[in-house]
Amino acid sequence: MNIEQIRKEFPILQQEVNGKPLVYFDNAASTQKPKVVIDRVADYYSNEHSNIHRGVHSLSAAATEEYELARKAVQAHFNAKFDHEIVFNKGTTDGINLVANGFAKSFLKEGDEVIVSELEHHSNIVPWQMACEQTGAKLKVIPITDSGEWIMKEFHNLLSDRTKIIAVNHVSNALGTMNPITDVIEAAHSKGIPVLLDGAQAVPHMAVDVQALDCDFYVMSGHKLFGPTGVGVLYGKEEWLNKLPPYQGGGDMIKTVSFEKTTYNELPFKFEAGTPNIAGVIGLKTAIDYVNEIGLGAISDYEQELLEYGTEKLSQIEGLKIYGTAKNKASVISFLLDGIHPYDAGTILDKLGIAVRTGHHCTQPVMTRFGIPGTVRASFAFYNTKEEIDALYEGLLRVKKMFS
Ligand code: C6P
Repeated sequence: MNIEQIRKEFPILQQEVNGKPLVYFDNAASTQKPKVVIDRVADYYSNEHSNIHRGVHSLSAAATEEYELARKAVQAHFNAKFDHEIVFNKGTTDGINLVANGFAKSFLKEGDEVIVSELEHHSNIVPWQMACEQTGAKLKVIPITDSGEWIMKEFHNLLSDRTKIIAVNHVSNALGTMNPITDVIEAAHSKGIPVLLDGAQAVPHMAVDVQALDCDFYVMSGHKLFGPTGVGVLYGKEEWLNKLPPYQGGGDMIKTVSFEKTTYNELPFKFEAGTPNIAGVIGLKTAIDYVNEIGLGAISDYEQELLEYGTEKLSQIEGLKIYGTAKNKASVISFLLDGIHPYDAGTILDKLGIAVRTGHHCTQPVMTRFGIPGTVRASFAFYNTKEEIDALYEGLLRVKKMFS
């Protein structure tokens, strides 16, 4: 990979922040956009915009075609069996809410159980808590070890005839742990239990094949995959999407409407009520094409190199403790400097042009598990460099000095 060339393709990376070259290490929160994606969205609005699935006129037909081509591109990217198993939505949070809502309406009842893990983002906890509140079902939690890995023995103990769905993340946003999802899916399916995977933090770092995984649902956000904000994907196996009730009512999701009875549209339109984020979907296709041109294999190898280098470098700093030391990790380093609040460290790093995320990362149970208020999190993408990691290292030495 020619990182120097790749960096030139991201306009935002050329800028200075606080008089220093931007070092963008907040990729787990949202990734930056290559110019091809920005241009594609601008071009769509400049030349192709119209509403979709509605008009007989040429612009509407062309926009519809581009939108549906994007669905086929997403289907191919995740190797889904059918393009109607791809539902476009606002993102990971939206996708989980759709499934949790459908389960609350159609499948959960008092005494049933939903399994999540201690590593989950709030997006994969709260919708299930709400579903449990509505139905009397119970939330069960897979605990984690000190290294930030699921305790699989406990997971197996939690599985029972009462379990109606397991909803877990593929990769942890707070600690970077790559979770043993194939073991979970295998054990779940041996008891006929469906599995939802939160892929928000997996899709930027690795190729995902939903048929090989055999997961029942997979959710992701476009903005973490170098695409636009406000667009995401819910993959669901055809049989499950057919069984789930519609999430929202409105235009496009219906076949016929009368005051006596409304009939719903077929998949995937049953779950796409209202005018969707057409530009976002089209921009997401361009982002996927862009990433595939570089190759997720090459991206993964390079990011692992950055992770190794960063882990070794930051570990040299006295008083720095890394949270999340799993054997299999994505390029995320969460840490604390002894006696220094993460917000203070983050604020000083920002003055040096270094963008990191500080706080609980929307995973308060993880912070509670470790008895800490939050962490400083540096998350790397393929456009980051070892020189930038050196800048972070120097920056942290500055932080330490200021607080000594
Ligand atoms: N995590 C982070 O800084 P949305 O907001 O819907 O695009 O994604 C929610 C979400 C769900 N699951 C995981 C594992 C996530 O990491 C996120 C988003 C960002 O870690 C913003 S809180």
